Amino acid sequence: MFKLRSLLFFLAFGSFLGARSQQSLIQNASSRCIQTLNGKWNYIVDPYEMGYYDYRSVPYDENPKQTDRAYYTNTKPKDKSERIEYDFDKSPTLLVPRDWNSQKENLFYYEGSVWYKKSFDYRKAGDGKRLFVYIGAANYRSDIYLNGKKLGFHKGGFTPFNFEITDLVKEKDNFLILKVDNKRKADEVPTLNTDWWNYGGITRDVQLIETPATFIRDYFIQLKKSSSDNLGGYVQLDGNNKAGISVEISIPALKVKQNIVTDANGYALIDFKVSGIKRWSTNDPFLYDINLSTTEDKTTDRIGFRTIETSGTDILLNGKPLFLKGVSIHEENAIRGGRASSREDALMLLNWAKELGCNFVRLAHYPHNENIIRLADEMGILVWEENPVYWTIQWKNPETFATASSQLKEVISRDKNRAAVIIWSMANETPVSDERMSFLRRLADTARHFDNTRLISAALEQHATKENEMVRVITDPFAEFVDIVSFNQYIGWYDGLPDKCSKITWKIDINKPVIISELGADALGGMHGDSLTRWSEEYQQYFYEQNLKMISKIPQLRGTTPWILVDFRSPRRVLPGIQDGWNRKGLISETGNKKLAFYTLKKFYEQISLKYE
Ligand code: GCB
Repeated sequence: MFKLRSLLFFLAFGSFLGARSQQSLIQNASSRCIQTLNGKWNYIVDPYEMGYYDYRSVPYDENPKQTDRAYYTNTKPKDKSERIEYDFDKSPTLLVPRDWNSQKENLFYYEGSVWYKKSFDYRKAGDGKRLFVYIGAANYRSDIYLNGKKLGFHKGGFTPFNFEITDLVKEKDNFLILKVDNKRKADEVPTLNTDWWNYGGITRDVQLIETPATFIRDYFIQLKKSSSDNLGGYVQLDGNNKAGISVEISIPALKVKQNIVTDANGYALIDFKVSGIKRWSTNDPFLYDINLSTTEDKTTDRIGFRTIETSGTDILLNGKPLFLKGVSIHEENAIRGGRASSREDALMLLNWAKELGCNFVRLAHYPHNENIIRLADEMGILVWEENPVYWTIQWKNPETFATASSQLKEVISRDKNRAAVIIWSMANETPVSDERMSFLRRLADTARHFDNTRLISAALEQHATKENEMVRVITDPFAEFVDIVSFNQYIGWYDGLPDKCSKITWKIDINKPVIISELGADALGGMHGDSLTRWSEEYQQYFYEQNLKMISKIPQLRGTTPWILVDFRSPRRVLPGIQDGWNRKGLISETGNKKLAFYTLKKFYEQISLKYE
């Protein structure tokens, strides 16, 4: 983390070098929110992008003569003769935060552009104050405009972005417009093909953030790697008066008050010892109140301190070996329908995980909302976060790499102070090739540069040897570059019947901890049969029994995140009467009923607990 200094410039301004044009993220945004822009937004569905391109397909954005036909100008007819062919104020509304698919029946399968508009008034708290708009996430590409002026655009459906609007905002009748486009594209991240629903829209909170002229834009405070008493990290100020400023860091419960002074770039290193730190753990997820202040600004957070490392084949939390009793989760509230985003959604999912006996969740296959991360911090549930590099990305395309790496940097920037987060996962089930190796290695280097306190992994694949179908190995060269070797396997579902598990031998010749990041079988909740009847709860249960026995024989096994906690929507799953648009590998059905296999996994975790605690 201490090589960060030279990288801060890149973090703050690097986004301008590529095609992206958002500004560096404000840390702990919700604590600075002065006004929420959640609620009803007017929307216009625009499949032909009439509001964006002229009839020669030139974006109005790039046309020096802005035209009233561009929807972001929100133009009204000046008189009865004027022809304006859209009207936000007469258009219907969508709720934010929420995907559009689960709100309007006619948008259920929609993939394309939707324009959103929200009006607001704003009263400045005093001279010199600055104002930002912070958007938790919008899938996939957003073009953002305030009062008819473009602020920039953002790509990536699962990470936040913010823009300063100090010079554009008025006291009355501001209009913020987002064009959100969820079209899947071959060169994007994720790419065309995924096994989940491509929910579109502004899916997370939108907030107005007010700050002093020079403010604490970012900070990183964690225990240094392997240290039980040395805090490390940095503070970054933003504003004209950021050089040579004293920043006080206080932790009242530890009677800590430390002052550090910023350099010419507004950056100050944190590196000091504190005695008596109570460490965050799964049994006692203790969070400290932390205050950061300058003469101009003050911000507070709740941060836990713990170490996470590997040693040989062990994963050590605060120096103690641990088994990651996990489950994979998609960001979906199946019961209500649509993307999960609120604290209540997170509570439902994490309470189920707790009931299953989990101390760990794999938040697949993209960064989830901040509410679930914060709640995991409070509940003592460890978290695997994942970049949406899924299946077959365009490995050779530099723009694709830039998009993958900016999403990774954004999630690290947002969640680097959360003790619960222990693993950054680079990718899921990506096919081995030289280009892909170079892509993933550069991503892993990026993650390590920005945060050297956490572990790196990726969900890899396993293979049979040429000689023997029953002998399974990990030959992926990326295994050399991760801290934890994780892989997905479906022996007994896509690969034979569950009895096959007893014939498999694992030959994993790697001295690192192993996590089985996926195993699973579909069962329609409430469908019963014998253990050979596909889609029945009994098949799924038998699959779990055989699989858990099989993976227990892997000596390096230190965790598993079976696929998946709850049934989730996927357009790839079309079998009538069984799937009906749902991936049925949930241990819990889409109506919230626990399937038999839920209890099989719960029992397995109870036995593990006896061994590890
Ligand atoms: C996988 C993928 C996951 C799918 C799952 C399945 O290997 O990683 O995204 O949903 O299999 O159900 O086939």
